[in-house]
Amino acid sequence: MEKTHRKFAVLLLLGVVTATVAWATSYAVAQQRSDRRPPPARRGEKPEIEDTKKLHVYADNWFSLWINGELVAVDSIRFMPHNVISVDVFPEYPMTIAVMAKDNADAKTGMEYNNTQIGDGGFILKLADGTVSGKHWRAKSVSRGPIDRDTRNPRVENDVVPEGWFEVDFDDSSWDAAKEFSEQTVRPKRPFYQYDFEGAKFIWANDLELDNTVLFRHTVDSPPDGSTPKSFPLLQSK
Ligand SMILES: [Ca+2]
Ligand SMILES: [Ca+2]
Repeated sequence: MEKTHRKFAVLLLLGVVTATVAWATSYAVAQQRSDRRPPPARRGEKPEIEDTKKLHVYADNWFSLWINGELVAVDSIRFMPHNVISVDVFPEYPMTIAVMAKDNADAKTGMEYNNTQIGDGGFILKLADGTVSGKHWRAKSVSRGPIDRDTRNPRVENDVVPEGWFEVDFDDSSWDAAKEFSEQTVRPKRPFYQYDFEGAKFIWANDLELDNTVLFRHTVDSPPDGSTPKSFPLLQSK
C-alpha cells in the first residue's frame, strides 16, 4: 500500500515538474515575442531605410539590372506569369542603370510556345526619385529572330555581348536610342497596374517582336524630381 502511495507521489511530482517547465518555456517564448521591437530610427551619419527609393520594374519576359556596376535586381520569374519586381535602392549620383531584358524565345528559333509563334517583348521602369524609362535611354539588341519573320526556316542572329556593358565607364555612344512603345501595343498584364509607373514609357530595341535580348543603359546625373540627395561622408572613400 505504502509502495503504491510512493509511486503515486513520484508520478505526481514528475507531472508537476513537467507542467512547470512547459509553462515556463511558453511564457519565455511569449515574452520574447512581445519584446521583439524594431530599433528606433536614427537620422544621422548612416543611411536608414527612409533614405532609399522604391524601384519598380516590369519586363516582358525577364530582366536583370545593375546600378553603378552592381547587380541589384533579377526578375524572379523567367517566363510566365508576368510580374513586377519592386526593390529598395539607395541612390548615389551620378547613377548608371544597366539592364539586360529578354523576351521569351527559343535560342535556336527565336520563337516561343514550342516554336508555334513569335513573341513580343517590353520593358518599363520607375524609381521613386523620378527616374523613368523612355527614349532618352540607350538600347542595343544582341539577339534577334526569327530573321525575316521566316517561321518555316527560323534563324537567329546573336551578337557578342560587349564586355563590361553594365559598368559605369562603358562607352555606349554607338548604341541607338531606345524605342518607345505604347501600353496598348505591349499589353502589360495585371501586376503592372498594381504599381506606380506614372510617367514611365515602355521601351525596347527597334523591333518589339524580333529583338529578343536587349541591353539598355541610362545615367541619371541628379534626382529628376529635383530633390537634394543626402550625403553620408562616413561612406565616402577618401
Ligand atoms: Ca520575340
Ligand atoms: Ca514575351
